[in-house]
Amino acid sequence: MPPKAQPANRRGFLKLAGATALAKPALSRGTPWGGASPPISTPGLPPLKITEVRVIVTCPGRNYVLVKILTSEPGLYGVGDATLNGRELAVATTLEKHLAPLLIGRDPEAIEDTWQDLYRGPYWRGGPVQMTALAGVDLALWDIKGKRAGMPIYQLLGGRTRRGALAYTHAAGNDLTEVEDAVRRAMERGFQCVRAQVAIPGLEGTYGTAEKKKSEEIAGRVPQQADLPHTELFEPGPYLRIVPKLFAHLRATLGEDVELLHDVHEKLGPVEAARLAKELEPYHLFFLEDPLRPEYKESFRLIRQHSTTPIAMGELFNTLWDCVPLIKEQLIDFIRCDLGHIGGITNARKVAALAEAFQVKTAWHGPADIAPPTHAANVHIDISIPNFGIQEMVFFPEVVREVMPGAPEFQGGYMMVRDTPGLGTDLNEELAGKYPYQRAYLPTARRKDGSVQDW
Ligand code: KDG
Ligand code: MG
Repeated sequence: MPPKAQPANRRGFLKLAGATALAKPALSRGTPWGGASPPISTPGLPPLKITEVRVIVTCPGRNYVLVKILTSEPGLYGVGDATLNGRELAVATTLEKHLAPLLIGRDPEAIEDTWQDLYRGPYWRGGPVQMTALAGVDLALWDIKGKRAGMPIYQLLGGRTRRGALAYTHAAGNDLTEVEDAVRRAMERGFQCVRAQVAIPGLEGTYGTAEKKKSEEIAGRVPQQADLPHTELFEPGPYLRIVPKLFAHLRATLGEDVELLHDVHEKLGPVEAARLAKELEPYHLFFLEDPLRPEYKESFRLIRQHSTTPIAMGELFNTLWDCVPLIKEQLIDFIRCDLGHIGGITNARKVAALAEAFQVKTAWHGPADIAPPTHAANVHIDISIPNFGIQEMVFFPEVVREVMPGAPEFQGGYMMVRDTPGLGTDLNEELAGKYPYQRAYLPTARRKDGSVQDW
């Protein structure tokens, strides 16, 4: 089927009609199939080819990058999410200029082969931009495979291991009572697990607390600042003093019947993180998230030596190999990669299997700055693996649900995916076109003396 014509003036769309199909293998001898050709598709089904790759950048409140892959079977397409907060156009360009030409003519069913080729092919592999682009392609291909098989993705991954994915939301506030109120609201809504963040006295706009109003409504939403980044202040001393007070307050007022979590957001040094984990021990956290920056994996040993507070890590990881040191030494209890930044389902299921061997559970990243296809992929994996731990979730605003229908739904403390074939999510391209990209950055942070601090 010839690719459909595209509106020429629509920013963010790419037409690839006539793009070169896969290069012919250089070898033509030495194998029964006559060369180093990619694997063949399912015998008995008509051969399938990728005919078009569309990259859609849309901003229904915040920026999202979507990849729509069309096939030679009329009406059969997949939609993946390739959103990288603050660097959306770098991913869109990678997809449009570098990956799309390699996909045209390829068999969409050969997901692992395509993944390997796109990951290892460029020689300069990895990094968040390339891995997010790869995730977008990966999710679209799994969506196609599920639709072709007539099955939801969790069935293709081995079938259900559980009814739903235990979910956590966020509670934030300017002081201890505000956070307590936010946790109570989340519990009334059905959450058994709540992440709690409090503003640091004397410092403006602590991570996770800037949008304090109805914080559980916007779980994971970090403020995207229009035009240029806004700078927050951070000091480890006041932070390390207020956080144990927060959890002492929450346990004193709420008791033990709610699971509590906290995100350090990679802001601390090794001994500071160890001190925090140790001081939080009496409050029995479900986990303490991302205590150190991803570069300092060996420093997790210090945390372990001093505390039994469960540790989660991984939203900034990009490869399976980033996860290996922490998992194989059991320095963490939860691996919480972002499927959108680690190459999609194909890589995440390997991370989950690696973790299973070391009694580490999953807690995939689920903020508002990744789109519904990634949230759906999270839950498809959650409900089909044995070592699922917990799922971070968001309530998307109505406009996002109109542009990208089918996001997983929250029911009584759990996330549920649709039982429809594929991911269960879709894209309304016409509506997406009405919300053009708007330049936006994540905030940055500095210390009081003016020096740069990790945000
Ligand atoms: O874009 C950055 C966000 O995804 C991140 O700050 C959210 O840490 C986060 C979380 O745990 O949801
Ligand atoms: Mg986090």
